[in-house]
Amino acid sequence: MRYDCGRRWMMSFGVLASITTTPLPVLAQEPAKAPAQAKEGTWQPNPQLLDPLLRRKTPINYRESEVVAYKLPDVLLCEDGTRVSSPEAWERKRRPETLELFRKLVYGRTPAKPSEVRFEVVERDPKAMDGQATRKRVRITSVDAGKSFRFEASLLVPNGKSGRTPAFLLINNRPESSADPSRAEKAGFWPAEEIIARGYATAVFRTNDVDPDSKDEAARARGVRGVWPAAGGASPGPDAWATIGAWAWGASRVLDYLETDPDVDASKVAVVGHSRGGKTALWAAAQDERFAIAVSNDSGCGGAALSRRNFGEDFKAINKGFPYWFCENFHAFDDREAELPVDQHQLLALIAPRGLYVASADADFWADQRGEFLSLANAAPAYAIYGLPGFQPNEMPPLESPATRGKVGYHIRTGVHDLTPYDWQRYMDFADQLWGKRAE
Ligand code: GTR
Repeated sequence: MRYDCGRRWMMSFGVLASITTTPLPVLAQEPAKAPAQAKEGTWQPNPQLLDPLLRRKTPINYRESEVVAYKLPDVLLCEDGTRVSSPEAWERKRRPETLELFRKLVYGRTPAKPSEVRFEVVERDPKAMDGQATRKRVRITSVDAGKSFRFEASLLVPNGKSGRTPAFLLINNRPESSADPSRAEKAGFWPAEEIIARGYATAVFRTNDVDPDSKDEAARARGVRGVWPAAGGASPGPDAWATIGAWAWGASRVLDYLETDPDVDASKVAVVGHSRGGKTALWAAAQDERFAIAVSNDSGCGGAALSRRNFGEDFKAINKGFPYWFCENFHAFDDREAELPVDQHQLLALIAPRGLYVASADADFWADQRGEFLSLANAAPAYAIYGLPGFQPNEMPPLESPATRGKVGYHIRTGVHDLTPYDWQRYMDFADQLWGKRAE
């Protein structure tokens, strides 16, 4: 994604002028003790949901009053002390530097695109969903350095449309029944009928098919990292890719297929993930600029949520529970979140100037709802570079009041850690806004 920065700056001068009159995300500049009481009209935790957690004996912090003062790394400040102020300098200097920190210290290094990726439509049903959609089951075979890896994805495209259709790609981290392409089982996790009814195509693949989500090393060896354990054929070091990186790689291979499908507009693909799948959606879109929108649903620690805010799941808990999700270097930061040179607002910043939607659930304190929103707000400087607006940290929307600012959106809904039809409808509203409502 390249811009003629001079022209772009001129075009966006009006928007920028209005942004820069109010100070940009304050947390990026000054240490801030999180307010015990946020501004009226913004989201507040429901005491009925929070109090039981506060009564629990746990090393995890759920008290806003005990969030330590923290200073976030500055999105635009380069390691050499200079600050970028144009899309060109962001893309040439600070963006790659930021990406490198996430590769080296958080998710590990993803191997380059395989030298060959082959696709085979192994099943095609033109009368899926009572004739509303065409379903394709696709075998994706990646070949590189004399080795190969194969997994499957499925695609549903609405029937009776002319031209190419924008698509939502779901990274399914749950059992097949949560996102069943045959539609024998229907679950709110992937309301495919609703997506088709709104005129979008939708694709899905299972994380387990790419890299088994298991503590058992032998099981994981059956995944893509068993074939290519590290980028460039090296033996795996502390920055070798880990499971989240492998899942993100899978999302990119599905996008490779979508680029070849005549029914899909591959320039308009939103990658959607819930929880561990949400962490993956963000990392996939950060690395692969072909994704036009990234959607993080309840992604929490190592996803959208700020790590320096010690609220909900922390590095120690996540690395203990899932020691194979992040690269080995990341484990050195257990209990040392503030020493990691990046925080998650910078992962979100890597998605600028593309579409980015973050969503939370009010019972999901483990994922730190406020931390997810503050991360989005603090990614604003990267959007501002492109003349695009963002959220201010004090603008967290109240329950079920979705809000957008230019290319970024946020909502918090009632309920537990899950991906629901309510969430999907908001993601489609957002895509309608960004891509222009599709004529039926
Ligand atoms: C939890 C994990 C979270 C989140 C979640 C999920 O157990 O601690 O980071 O990823 O699983 O994927 O549902």
